[in-house]
Amino acid sequence: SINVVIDRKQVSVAPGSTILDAAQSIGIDIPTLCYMRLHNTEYKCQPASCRICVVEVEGRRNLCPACATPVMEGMVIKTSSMRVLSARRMIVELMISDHPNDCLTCTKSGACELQDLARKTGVVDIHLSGKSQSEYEIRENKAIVRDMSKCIMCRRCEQMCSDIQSVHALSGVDRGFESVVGTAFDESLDNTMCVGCGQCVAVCPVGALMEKDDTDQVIKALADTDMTVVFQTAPATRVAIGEEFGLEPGTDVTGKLVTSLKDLGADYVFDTDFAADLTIMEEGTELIDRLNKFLNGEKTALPLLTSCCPGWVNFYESNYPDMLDLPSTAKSPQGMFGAVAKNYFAEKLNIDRKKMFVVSVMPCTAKKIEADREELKEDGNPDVDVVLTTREVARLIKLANIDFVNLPDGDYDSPLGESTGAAVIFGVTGGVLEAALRTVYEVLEKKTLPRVEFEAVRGFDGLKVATVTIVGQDINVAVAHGLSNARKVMEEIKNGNPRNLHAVEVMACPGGCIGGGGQPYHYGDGDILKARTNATYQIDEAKVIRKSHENPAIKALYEEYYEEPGSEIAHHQLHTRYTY
Ligand code: HC1
Ligand code: SF4
Repeated sequence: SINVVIDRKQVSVAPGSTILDAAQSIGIDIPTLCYMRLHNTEYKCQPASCRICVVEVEGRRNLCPACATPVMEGMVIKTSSMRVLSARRMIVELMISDHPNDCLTCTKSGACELQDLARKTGVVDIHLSGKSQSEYEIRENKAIVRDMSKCIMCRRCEQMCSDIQSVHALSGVDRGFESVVGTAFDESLDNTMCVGCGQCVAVCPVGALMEKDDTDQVIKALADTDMTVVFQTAPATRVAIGEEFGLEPGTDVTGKLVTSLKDLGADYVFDTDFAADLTIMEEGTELIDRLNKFLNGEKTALPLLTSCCPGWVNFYESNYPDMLDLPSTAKSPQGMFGAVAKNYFAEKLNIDRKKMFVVSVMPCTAKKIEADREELKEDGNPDVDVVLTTREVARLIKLANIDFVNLPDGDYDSPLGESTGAAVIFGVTGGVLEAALRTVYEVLEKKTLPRVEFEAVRGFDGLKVATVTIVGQDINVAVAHGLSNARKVMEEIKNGNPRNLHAVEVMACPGGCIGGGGQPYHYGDGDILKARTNATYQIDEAKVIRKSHENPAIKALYEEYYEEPGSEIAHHQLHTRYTY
């Protein structure tokens, strides 16, 4: 190992470590901006372009960026000398001189790393004069707002979009004061290969990339006494939203979330998890049909691809238009919930669907795009009216002055609030496939699963492959999260499916929905993602019913309304189609 001294403290680290690694290992905080270490992996974004992490190394003439300078035996390092502070203040001043001063109205205020740095370095005045503040128009689509005048060129978004997602929608454009990370020809993201996953938003340190804030529409609907407002909450939101109120990552706040939505004025608070069970019934039936055909030697589309993640749907529609027979035609749980609410439930309440306002609470920015798909509307009226990300819901709760942490636990309303353990694990990578296997196994084998956990599809490996034996047949499955991993498996399938895969789950975001682009900021911190994952599996374990086909509310819904999975009415309301 290599021995160095940092701020008078001795530390030994492995060869190849940077000064930043060494400092972090003994709890010394060196500020960073462009640097990002993702999900506790070896993957690092370290363009060393922002220079905010500069430190003083004894014997060297220039200050060195801690994130990109390897340690050498005997180095003596000062991380906070006045020379260092002075350099950092100059850098912050330069950044602010080319940054709008609209902190008062910026949605990122309070979570902005530049604002934080200005405070940490004590910058209170901008002495620079001359040309400043590049002019860029604010561009937005259904999911994401880009205010490039706020871009500080850290390039973290570009790394996420290119290296992790393999989408390449963002790159450095222009020069000098005008230089930003943007789209080619400054096009709207809608005119790029962007899938709306929001992973760029999740790592933007400032307010240059933000989710489109739709809280205003929800406030108006809640204030309208003529409107029946129905909420649904996605699996992954309940183990993350507590972080916005200072709770530890991985705190399960399901009950508080329900109560807070009721206190906001919701008429009904239901659960996307209910619809996740419904998805398993429809998608599982489709998988069983395809497997049966395969076992009978008939021609069929394999592997079946899961289709609940809208970032992934956008990705295969634009990258693999010749393979659109593979994805399941089942709508996502969000989509199914909207259809059940605006058809079955509105009929039950005897109200016009236009008088019902469905709000989704989602960890995801791409869900905003999904809800706007024509296939998820009837005569122009959407099944889901507004999608709020976890962060937006937290904002709304704060606006309403609700003391979230001290709320009593509420219960979901009935009947669209009942769910099983299989549904909640939709929120983590591997969960959709595990939930499907629990049902497909029991239906095909006609016997009880000895153990409901499928460990082989759990964990953070980018691509997980497993074989499960059902009715004496080897069923090969794969799970990918992060779209660069999805691309690998899709290229394999395109080239003849050498692993003979029968089912593939993809979630666009690393970790699955718990790491979604609309979740409380985690900046790639793998410990936070793990805590949310563990909490999700704990909710599953604590459930009495852990298989979708055993959900009594789902059984009742089929008896009363949808007849059986794959029926004509189920097809009409619960399935969709894909287009290029
Ligand atoms: Fe997801 Fe899904 S799991 S896609 O990650 O299939 O967004 O949480 O709600 O629809 O259920 C997201 C999460 C979510 C859907 C479900
Ligand atoms: Fe890239 Fe996803 Fe951001 Fe689109 S939303 S620009 S795909 S990271």
